[in-house]
Amino acid sequence: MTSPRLAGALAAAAALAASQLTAAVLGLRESPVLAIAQTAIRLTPGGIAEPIIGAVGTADKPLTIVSVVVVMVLLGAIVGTWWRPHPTWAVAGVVVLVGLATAAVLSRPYGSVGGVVACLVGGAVLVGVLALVLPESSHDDTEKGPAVTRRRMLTTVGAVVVATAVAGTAGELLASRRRRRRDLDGLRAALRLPTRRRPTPAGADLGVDGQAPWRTSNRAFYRIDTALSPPLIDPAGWRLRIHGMVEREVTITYQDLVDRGLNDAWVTLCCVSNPVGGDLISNTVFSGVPMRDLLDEAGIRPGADMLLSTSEDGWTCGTPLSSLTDGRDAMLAVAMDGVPLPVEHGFPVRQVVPGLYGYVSATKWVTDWRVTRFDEAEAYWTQRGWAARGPVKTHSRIDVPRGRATAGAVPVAGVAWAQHTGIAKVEVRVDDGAWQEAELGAVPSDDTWVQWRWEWDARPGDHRLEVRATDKSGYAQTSERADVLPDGATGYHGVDISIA
Ligand SMILES: Nc1nc2c(c(=O)[nH]1)N[C@H]1C(S)=C(S)[C@@H](COP(=O)(O)O)O[C@H]1N2
Ligand SMILES: [Mo]
Repeated sequence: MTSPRLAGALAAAAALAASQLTAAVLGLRESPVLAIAQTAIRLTPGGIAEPIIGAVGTADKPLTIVSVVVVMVLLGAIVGTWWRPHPTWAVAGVVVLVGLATAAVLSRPYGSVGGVVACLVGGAVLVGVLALVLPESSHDDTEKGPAVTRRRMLTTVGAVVVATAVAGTAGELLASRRRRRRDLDGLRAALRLPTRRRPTPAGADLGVDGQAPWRTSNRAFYRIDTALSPPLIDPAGWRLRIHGMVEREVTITYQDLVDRGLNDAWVTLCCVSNPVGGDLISNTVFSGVPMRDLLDEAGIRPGADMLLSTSEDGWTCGTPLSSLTDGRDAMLAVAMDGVPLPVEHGFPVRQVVPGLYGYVSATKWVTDWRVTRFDEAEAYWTQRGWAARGPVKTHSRIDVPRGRATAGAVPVAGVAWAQHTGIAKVEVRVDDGAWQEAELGAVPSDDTWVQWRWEWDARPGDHRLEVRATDKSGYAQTSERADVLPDGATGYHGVDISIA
């Protein structure tokens, strides 16, 4: 006897594999599993998404997909237990599962008939495997004895397992997405942009062992977005449409952008979800075209105060027009650290605006600009409880020492940031003692973080180190703890150190 629960789980796995395979054969942009996972992400409230991202970081993406598969297999197990005693429930369960999957597929920006077909194939395989593994009546039970039945059952189950594995593997091999990704990687590597890799500004990197490098490599640059698989966009087909409260609609191509000539700017990008002491912040040089030039060409109509930007995969972002037109290096960037944007960081074109958290400024894979008003439009994270406006909060972090050190001269070092305002001073204190001023690294502008260093004459025992920054507006960081939701964390970063 096969356990109905096991049979149902197996049938669900086979159904998922079959839908993957169908998606691959049809060359779909997204399989049903991916569409369901994306829909789950979209429907998750910010207050729940945030702690998850905080706890698992970039592993949120594979975790979401694995969760969807696990939930589907569990639901399949439930349907399996209904199959014999309650066939109507079981069929209704399958219809609901296929219906939900179809709804998820159709709610995506690239929902298609092919996606619906993949869902239906999955449903058919689910029913087919259940019927195969859990036949309604077993004459064999009485005629040939349980041993033969068991052998036949094992063969059937084995066949389904193999078929599932084959379908799944074939799906992977056929995945047109992988091919497209390879093609795009090749195309990107061959792109020649009128920019080059800049040297790190002299004196910016203090080079203390364990301190975050002043310049972040593209590989180490933090990554945050809602895309389970990044959009794959051929620059030749990329367009930015500017519309809404403008004098004239404008459409820009990639070549238009590059032909304008590229400006370089060092900018530190920071996520609003960065907790006190966190590392969702990175610094590099971006190359692009001022956003203001494009807005000027379209002509902003009076009364507009927001740019609502949308990415190819439907994520939205609301940026105050004032911070795009006040002369700061707000740009449509095509390069990062001297090379075309990495696919995960927005290839071929993204926004970068110094002084604003990423969720209100840094749209990757951007394809649409609508000039509008804050009282008329709400962007993705604002709909989920985050503030409509997100200026970066002045902050500082201790990178070293961590944990333990030996008595004597101990270098204490880290980074501090107040993008577009600038850092005036960084101070450290030990065990609630007096604040001691740290040495600062040199910076090319107020738009980047600053490295700091302070030498501590450490005595044996347990100590607590804390840091605070004062920005060039005269504001000193508050000790008051605030959560990252709704508009960024506050509070001093402190570390506990044991001195031997
Ligand atoms: N298309 C798109 N752009 C996006 C996001 C997103 O989810 N989708 N996330 C934003 C957020 S919250 C941040 S912090 C930055 C992070 O940019 P990075 O991944 O290049 O570091 O991208 C922004 N741009
Ligand atoms: Mo973010």
